Amino acid sequence: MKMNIIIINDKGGIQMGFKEGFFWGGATAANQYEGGYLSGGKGLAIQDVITGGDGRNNIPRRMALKLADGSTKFIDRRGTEVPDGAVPYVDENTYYPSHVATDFYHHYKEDIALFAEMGFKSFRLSINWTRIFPNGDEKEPNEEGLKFYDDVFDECHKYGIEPLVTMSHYEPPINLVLNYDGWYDREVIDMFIKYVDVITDRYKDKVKYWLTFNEVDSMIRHPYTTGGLVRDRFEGKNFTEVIFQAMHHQFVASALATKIAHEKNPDCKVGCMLTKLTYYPYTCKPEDVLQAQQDMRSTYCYSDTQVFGEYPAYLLTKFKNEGLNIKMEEHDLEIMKKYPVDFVSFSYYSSSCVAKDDAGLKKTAANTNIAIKNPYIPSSDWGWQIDPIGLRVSLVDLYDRYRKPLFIVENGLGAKDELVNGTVDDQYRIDYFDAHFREMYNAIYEDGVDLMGYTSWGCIDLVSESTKQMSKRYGFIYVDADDLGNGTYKRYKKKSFDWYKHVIETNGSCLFED
Ligand code: BGP
Repeated sequence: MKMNIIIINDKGGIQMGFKEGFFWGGATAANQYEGGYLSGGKGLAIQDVITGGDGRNNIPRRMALKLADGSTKFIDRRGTEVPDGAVPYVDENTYYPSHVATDFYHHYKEDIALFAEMGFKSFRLSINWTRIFPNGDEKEPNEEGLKFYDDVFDECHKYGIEPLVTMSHYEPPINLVLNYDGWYDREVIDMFIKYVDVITDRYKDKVKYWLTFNEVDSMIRHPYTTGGLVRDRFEGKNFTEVIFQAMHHQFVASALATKIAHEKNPDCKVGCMLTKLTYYPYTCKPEDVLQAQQDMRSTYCYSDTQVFGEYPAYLLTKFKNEGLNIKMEEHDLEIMKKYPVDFVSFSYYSSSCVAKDDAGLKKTAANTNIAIKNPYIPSSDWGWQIDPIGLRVSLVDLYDRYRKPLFIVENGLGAKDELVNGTVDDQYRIDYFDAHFREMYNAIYEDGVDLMGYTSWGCIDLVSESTKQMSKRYGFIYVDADDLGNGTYKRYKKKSFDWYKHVIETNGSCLFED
């Protein structure tokens, strides 16, 4: 890895820009972007049975299932009550956002050409597990699925774009939820490892940067999406124990995936990926400070484990104090210790305030979270608090803690955009990025953080994970599709498109021009 160095320019000042080879780019995930939900032999993933909504819970997003007696039922999308014998069901009169999403499946050449026009150095995408193993437990992979990603990676390399690939971004096959117990089931490790073996072998010359599990810490907040865990299938068990057991399986799987990827290509780099929930104490009361520290640990415990290759003492203490009995096989801890990740990647959207006693305090939405409102910072249309300095705080915290290269693989502003005369005047998005990029710069040049790159979330409009809306838009590229999939799916450049292009071509130094 290259180190960040301060370069004195010929005018004797400090060079304003990011290090050479900085991975500027954009990020997506198959289930929110790809579409083609049954094309090319693909199977149903857990998101493919989740229905759409109009956002803000006006129409709840639900999961459609066919029950053992042949009747159909829509249940809570977090999968809290899936009866035995239920099978996934796709109702033809219902809208499922993942089915078409942004239709990258049919637009990949056009989209990658647009990314190249912006000058992307890196493009983050996930491989949809169900394209390779439609049900997760087949003996042989699906060649058509493998071929699709071959074409996508070739297209990226045509323009010198380095793919950054997430192995699992909320896309386990639904079969693993209904006929196994999701990630609680130890057998799922073997199925995942088989999938990893296939993809890291097939793409060893095309993919150099891998992420194992997207927002690995999120299982505690949404066990269905991240772990394929359905609460009522664990009746009589402590569900927190179930979650940490499933987490243990993901830790072992992540370490084995790192091992395999390195064996296939010794030059490749494998990262963990966490939700950077940056907590501030709401007041300077020691109780609030302690609360913030404890809440921080509740996300750090995952990256601590993946970076240091062992469970931190505070997590083992939690297991002991809460009587959580996590079953580990003989070599699990050895495997985790032997194959830690090479770099640390994370998503960052906002910071959150916390207090020991939050009764009566105003709350707001955060990424998969509810936070106390911070009176000093603004919020997005969806209530997520906008805090560029929080990004610097996050970078410094992570680098001080791990001393591993960092990669910001998600950040951005979900906003309501208006297409007028074939473009969107999204100055608000430019302002958001501008402020965040300056703080990245400060973290590199003032705090010595080793930052590898930055891929903005949803560089082209895609389906929101939390609300399933298309109208929560993050992209530099507008896609003409609404929350129910109506539209031409035509792509339009927003104002931010040219702005980001200029940032990349000047490697960030334009941010400092008058
Ligand atoms: C992260 C997920 C992404 C993405 C992003 C934005 O938690 O990794 O999949 O969706 O958040 O969230 P949303 O789509 O809910 O606005």
